[in-house]
Amino acid sequence: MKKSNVLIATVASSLMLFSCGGGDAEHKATDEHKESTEHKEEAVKEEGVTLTDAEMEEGSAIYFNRCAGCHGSSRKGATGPHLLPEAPEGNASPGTTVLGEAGLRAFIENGTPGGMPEWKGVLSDDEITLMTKFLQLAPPVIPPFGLPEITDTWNLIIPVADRPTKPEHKRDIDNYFGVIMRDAGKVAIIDGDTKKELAVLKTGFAVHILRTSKSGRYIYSVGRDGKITMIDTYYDVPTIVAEVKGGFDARSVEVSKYKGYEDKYLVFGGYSPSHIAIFDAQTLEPISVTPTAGNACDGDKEYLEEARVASIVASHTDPVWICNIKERGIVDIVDYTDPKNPKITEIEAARFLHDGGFDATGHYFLVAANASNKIVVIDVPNKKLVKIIETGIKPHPGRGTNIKNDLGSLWVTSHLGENKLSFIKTDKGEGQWTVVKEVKASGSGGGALFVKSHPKSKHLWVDRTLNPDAALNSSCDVFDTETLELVKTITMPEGVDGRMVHFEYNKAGDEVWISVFMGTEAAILIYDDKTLELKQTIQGDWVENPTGKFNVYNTTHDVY
Ligand code: DHE
Repeated sequence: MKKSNVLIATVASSLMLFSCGGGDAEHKATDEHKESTEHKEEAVKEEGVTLTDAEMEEGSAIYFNRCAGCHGSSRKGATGPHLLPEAPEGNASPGTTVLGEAGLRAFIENGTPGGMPEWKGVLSDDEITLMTKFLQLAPPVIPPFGLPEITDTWNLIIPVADRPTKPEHKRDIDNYFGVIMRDAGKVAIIDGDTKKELAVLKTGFAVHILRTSKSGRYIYSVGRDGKITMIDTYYDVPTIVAEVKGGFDARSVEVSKYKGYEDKYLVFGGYSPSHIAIFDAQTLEPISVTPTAGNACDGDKEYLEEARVASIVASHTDPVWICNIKERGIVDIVDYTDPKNPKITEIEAARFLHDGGFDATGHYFLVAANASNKIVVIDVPNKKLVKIIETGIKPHPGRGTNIKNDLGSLWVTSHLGENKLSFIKTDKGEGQWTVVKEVKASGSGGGALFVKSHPKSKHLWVDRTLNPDAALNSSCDVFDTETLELVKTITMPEGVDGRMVHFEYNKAGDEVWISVFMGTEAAILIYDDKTLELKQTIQGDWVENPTGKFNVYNTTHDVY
């Protein structure tokens, strides 16, 4: 066995190098990101590996779009291991110069069983070669992006006084869907009743999630370029009324939902720089920025500069947001009553925090600590850690989902690293905050990203988006919520090609919308939740690699 192959085998089994960001998004970088990756000439001449400035910039762009989500903007590692030329002290993962070009190529081309997708066929051979060099050089330096820089990007397109005072139409805004067209950098607003697209709006590069204001009037998007876009649904044609850039890279945004603070403040979670930024939710005027760097929750409690803000949810019971600080394994409860000086209660949890949602009462928040295979439970009104529960390899719940059966009220998570659905009992009584049931989906391997049910439904849906088996990643499974038996595997209909990802119910809870992306024939599929038959396929030039879908009523009220 060659030296590099031995290394790959060792590292793959012990670390399960993991990267995603999935898909075939063009790896074009934003101008802003190019600015963020200014580097020093000496950084590009190490260990005999050299890159020109232009190649370094291209490598940075590919890294930012494909790898940073899991390996960290500064390449220090998160869900995936570090990708630094030399291993930091005490880190078991070897430096990239030890893996060398051949070792890195093998990982990039083939992915790993732990959930890192295979990039061969997505990245060109030249791009893969470039990345094997880029990763052996020191990471580029990220410049500051604080309140003054954020304020410079603020664009109030339509002031509040010039907006309609009531809807200009008779449609049911509560049943609007915001659908992300990731690669196009657009968000489509679709009327859930007629299934017609009302607007396809240019929002920013690779939008990640959407959130709605408490009134349901405004839809906010946040993209991998850190841009927040505010859409007003009172217009006959939904219209962008404000935009601002909260950082270079981000995944989450949320709005104040507590009584008296409806539609008042907006919070942005920065991946790069790592900070929590607060804005006026009516105008997107920046109010404050709080860096999230600090000590890790465990071990020797090392100080971490890169402390990215992962999921954020807004409490309905208190004037707080719950912000999850990925690398530190800290849950921040952010009190927004004084948004200029937000009071933050830090709760030590587990690493690395990623995605999560509320239990059925809205009193508890459950979040995946994916690198430690755990789900963390937080009592929100009391700002306390309740329990850390071992579930399986790399839990990935999205916001999770809530169902009820003989076992009690259950919050469900899927897993990226293994074929397992875990059901955690959330109501009082024996077994509360334990996994009371585990179920396997079809086939083998993990790759599940999202689960979804609805209070009015008897079905639980699970995708297998990142499973390498095309038969699995192009289908999804539906379980009976009472028996937890598999009822049906939904396969790809004719004329549609790609991977199924993410579910959303309509307001009535009788339809499920699924995205098909990463293929040749993108679509939004709409299924009857009772019969499990396909009701409608939405396709068209404007349907470009759809990902997340957010029904206004369900998003506003945290129905999942
Ligand atoms: Fe996501 C949610 C981060 C890859 C689609 N994703 C989230 C959240 C975080 C996150 C922190 C929770 C937001 C919240 O609730 O406040 N996602 C990341 C990454 O860091 C990662 C792993 C790599 C990256 O570079 O982005 C990543 N995510 C993906 C994808 O590849 C997906 C499938 C398509 C895409 O956008 O590139 C994807 N993520 C989503 C979706 C949600 C999400 C649809 C919202 C789920 C929900 O129902 O709330």
